[in-house]
Amino acid sequence: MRFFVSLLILLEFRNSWEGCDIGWIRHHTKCYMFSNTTATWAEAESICNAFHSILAEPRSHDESVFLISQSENEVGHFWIGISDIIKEDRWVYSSDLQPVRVTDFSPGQPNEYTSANCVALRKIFHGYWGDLPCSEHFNFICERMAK
Ligand SMILES: [Ca+2]
Repeated sequence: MRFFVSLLILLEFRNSWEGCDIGWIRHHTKCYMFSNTTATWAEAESICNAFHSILAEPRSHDESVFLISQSENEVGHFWIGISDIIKEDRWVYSSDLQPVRVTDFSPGQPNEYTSANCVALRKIFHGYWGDLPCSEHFNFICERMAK
């Protein structure tokens, strides 16, 4: 019995990275990469695509909270794949243009109307979201499915 408990604990630990390439962090079915470099929102999407991934799109409260807490361990602000570029205050995921299922804007955000149409996890908001001009250079989070 004790052996099986140990085995389960070991398997659980292995799941924290198994199925993801080096430099990517696993959470449930996805792998995430927190970039060390900065880019505009559109450049960030292109870079993620170059690595067979997309800008992170939190689809649940659990996933959003994971990204927020991870970003707290990193330096910088992080673009994610949510914008209201197409229609003001209609926040959609980049990959399928569906309305966001979860919003974790910091209190008072979004507040810049048409001058800020992209979402970043902001250090000053402890990782919660702010709306920012898409042309700003920030770090970014890519996601892809775990193998
Ligand atoms: Ca806007």
